[in-house]
Amino acid sequence: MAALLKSLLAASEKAASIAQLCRQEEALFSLLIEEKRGVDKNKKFLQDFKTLADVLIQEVIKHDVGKKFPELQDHIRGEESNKFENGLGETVVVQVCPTQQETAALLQKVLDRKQTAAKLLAAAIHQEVELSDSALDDVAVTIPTESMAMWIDPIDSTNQYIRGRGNVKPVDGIYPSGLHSALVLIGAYDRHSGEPVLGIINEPFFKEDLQASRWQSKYHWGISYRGTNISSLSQPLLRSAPRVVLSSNEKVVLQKALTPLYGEQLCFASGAGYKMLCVALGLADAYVLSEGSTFKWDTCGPHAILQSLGGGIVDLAEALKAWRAGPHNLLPELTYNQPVQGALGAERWANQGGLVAYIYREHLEAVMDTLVAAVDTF
Ligand code: 2IP
Ligand code: CA
Repeated sequence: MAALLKSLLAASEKAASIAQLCRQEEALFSLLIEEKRGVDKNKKFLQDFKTLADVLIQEVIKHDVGKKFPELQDHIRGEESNKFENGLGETVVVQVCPTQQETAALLQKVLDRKQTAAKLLAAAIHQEVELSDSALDDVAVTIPTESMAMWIDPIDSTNQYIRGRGNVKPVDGIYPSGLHSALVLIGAYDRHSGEPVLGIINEPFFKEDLQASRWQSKYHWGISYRGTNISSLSQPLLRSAPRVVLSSNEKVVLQKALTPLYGEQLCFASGAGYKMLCVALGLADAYVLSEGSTFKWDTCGPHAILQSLGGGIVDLAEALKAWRAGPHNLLPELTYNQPVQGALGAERWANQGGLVAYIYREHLEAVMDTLVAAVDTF
């Protein structure tokens, strides 16, 4: 297992360096945005951007992990399709080629023949990433990779990534918006049960080194498999005055319904992955989302980390039904192997019923009690 974990962490570090590189080169970055159309469009935004960085990162992870674990190759999926359209209207299938030169040649087509940019990216894609993290050598869980599959979100919070504000100030440790909420999310789940097993969250824009004028990344990981739970994070303390984090677009009716529980403690942040990270870090106690605007690739990795810390993510609509049927009933956790029946495109993999991400069962139950009590308004 340590081998799979190391390989995924190395892929996440490479992903982070590509995300940083694409932001550093402003001229390059402006070439990379493309509007999502049709069934691949996230219904939540009028304009949603797909970046070449997104596609590249997804392909790099697939390539690097698939090379070491061929049994996983056909079971690594992500948000993006690897067909990319350049300014000349040509469609290019973006993939990692056997050599750096071949990858650079392919990228040149996507980048409207811009040689320097293509070379820079190809070098980042083919770099060797060495992890110097001795804690990883002690990870001794055996997980059969033949029965695993993976969800990747190459860059979550694409909107904030594109806007690129690096100087947003945190409020009680939580960044309401900006580059800090752009994350690389990688999750492995059991193909048969659909349960999350291993998760990685990489923060490409964790800290700015002003002298070197470049960003430093940071990764977090968690494994939760058959009763064994290990994580790079420690379980946060159970806070007496809990905080809930919400999307800044969350319905006012849900915000109002939660007021009796959290009062002044409501806070808002961009990025679904980032809000789950806030819960894992103990900066918030719950992330509640009333809509189906997250997808399996957003939640799989963070879910495994939360589970490794004793928490999880439930389907909000299903959990409310269960709670109304009988208090303290088992609340259904999200699973990752079944598409939504009858849905098309990205919607097939939506977490349709909304969600609650938590560490402590007490907080999850408090959210349930409060929302069920507010039944007239919510
Ligand atoms: C998005 C992103 C958004 C989030 C949305 C996700 O993924 O994380 O920020 O909305 O649910 O699907 P919000 O910020 O309101 O929580 P992506 O950026 O990868 O499309
Ligand atoms: Ca996402």
